[in-house]
Amino acid sequence: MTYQPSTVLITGATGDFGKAFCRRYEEIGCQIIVHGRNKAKVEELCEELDVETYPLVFDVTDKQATLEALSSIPPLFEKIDLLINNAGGALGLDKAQDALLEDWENMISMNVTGLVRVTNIILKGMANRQKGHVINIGSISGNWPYPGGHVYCATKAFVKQFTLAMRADLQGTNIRVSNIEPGMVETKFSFERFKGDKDRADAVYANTTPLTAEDIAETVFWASTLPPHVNINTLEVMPTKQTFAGLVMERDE
Ligand code: 8X3
Repeated sequence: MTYQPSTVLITGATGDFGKAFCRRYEEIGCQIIVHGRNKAKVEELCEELDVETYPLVFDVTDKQATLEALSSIPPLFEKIDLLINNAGGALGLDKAQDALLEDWENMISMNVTGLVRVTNIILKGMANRQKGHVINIGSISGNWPYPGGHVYCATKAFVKQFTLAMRADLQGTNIRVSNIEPGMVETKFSFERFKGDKDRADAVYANTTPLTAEDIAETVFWASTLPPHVNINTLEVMPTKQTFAGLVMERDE
C-alpha cells in the first residue's frame, strides 16, 4: 500500500459487498460515510465500525433524497477522496420476452441513474480539490452477455463505458476512475435477483467455489491504494471455476 484514502463514501454499504468494503477500509483507519436505504442497518453498521463514520440514509432511485442527503454531509467528512459506487443489483433472470418492465426500470434506476447522480455530485468536489478516486462496481455481465441478463448486463455495460469516458474527461485532474467487474460472488445478490427464493439462490452457488465479498473488497482496496500515478481502468475478476460458455448455434431439425 503506497496511497491511503482518508474519507471513503460507500454506497450500498449495508449489503455483503458494502460491509466487506467497510471492514477493509476500517483496517487502515479511514473515515467512512456509510450509505444505505435502511436507517437501522446503516446506524448498526456505523456502531460496529471502529473508525469515524457518518450515516447517510437515502434511496439512490430518489433524486430529491439523493441531492438532499449528499448536500448534508458535514465539513469533517466532505473531502471525500474515494467514492465506491456499489449500490445496485439484479432483478429477475427470465428471458427478455418474459421479463417484467418494472424490473427493467428498477435496475436502470439503481444501477445507472442512481450511480450517475451520486457520481455527478461527488465528482465536483473531487475536481475542485484535484484529488479523488471513483470506483464503480461493474460486473463481468457488462462484458459477457448471458441468457436472462438483458437489462442487468446492459446497465453494467453502461457503468463500464461511463467509467472509461469519465477517465477521458478527468485528464489533468489527478482523479482516478476504475471499474471493478466481479463474476460470481456468493452474496445475497442471487437471493435478491430471485426475489427471496432461497433454494434458487442457493443453487447458483452449489457445489462450486464462488468468489467471496472479501475477495472483491481486497481487489477494490488494492486498486485504491496503488501509488497515485497508477490508474486501474477496468479489472475483471472471476472465480477460478467460472469461465466462458461460448456461443450458441441454433440448429434446424
Ligand atoms: C454479478 C455477476 O455473472 O451473476 O454481477 O452477472 S453475474
